[in-house]
Amino acid sequence: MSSSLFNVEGKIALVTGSTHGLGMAMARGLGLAGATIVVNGNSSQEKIDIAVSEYKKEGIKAVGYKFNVSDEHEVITAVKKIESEVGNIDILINNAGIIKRTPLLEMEVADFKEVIDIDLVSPFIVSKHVVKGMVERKQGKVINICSMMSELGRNSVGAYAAAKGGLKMLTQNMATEWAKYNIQVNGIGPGYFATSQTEPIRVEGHPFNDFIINRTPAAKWGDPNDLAGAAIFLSSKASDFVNGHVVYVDGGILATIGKPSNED
Ligand code: GCO
Repeated sequence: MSSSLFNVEGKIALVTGSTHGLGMAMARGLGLAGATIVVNGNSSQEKIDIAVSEYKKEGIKAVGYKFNVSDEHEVITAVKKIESEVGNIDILINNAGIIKRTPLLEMEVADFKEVIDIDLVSPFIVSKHVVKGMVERKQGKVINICSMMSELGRNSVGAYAAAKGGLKMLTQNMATEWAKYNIQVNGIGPGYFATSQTEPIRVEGHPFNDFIINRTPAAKWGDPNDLAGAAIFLSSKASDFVNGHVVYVDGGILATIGKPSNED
């Protein structure tokens, strides 16, 4: 019984922004569990091809599609192409995102809007066009990649926090509107992970690096592979009655007010 609960064998998962980082780690987890991965990126076809070959080296069934998640026309075209060339999308992980670390008073409006556009509006665009098929089939899984900033503010990431806070509420609203079609919409909220996105604030001796080690009860940066379990759970039968929740994979950050730096 338990083996079928978490079974994603043969499922098709579109993971936006899955050529690297957390998106790749979650997609890899699903792929190693038997799902076919539709790899997405928007930087270059070469990056997508390299990523697809990395998935395939581990025996994962993977196909790459380059499209801009913030361009509705590109999304409509890509979803049609994927559904005709690969098959119906069973699992959608809205992972693609950007961050701009600038204090609000110094941030250009255009930069603020770009972060909202990619981190909040794009999950709406992609979900809107993928979920249409899920509604017809009366089943599907949508996972929005939220953040600690869905719950907490932090200096210099105001636009990102606004987007990720909004994404948490969008997750709840998607769950509200689509649960009746047997579509479960939830979120994953990563804590602080060792990726290229956090590299600038993770270097040895950087004050933020020391802060995070102290602020995280697990006293370390997360390994992206630690997200695979939550991705499999929210993509499988095991979560068929879970709707609108964000599973935080954060080493305990949200569980605590923190501790003085000189305390063990
Ligand atoms: C930052 C970090 C965070 C993390 C993650 C936390 O600058 O604070 O980049 O945004 O990447 O989103 O959940």
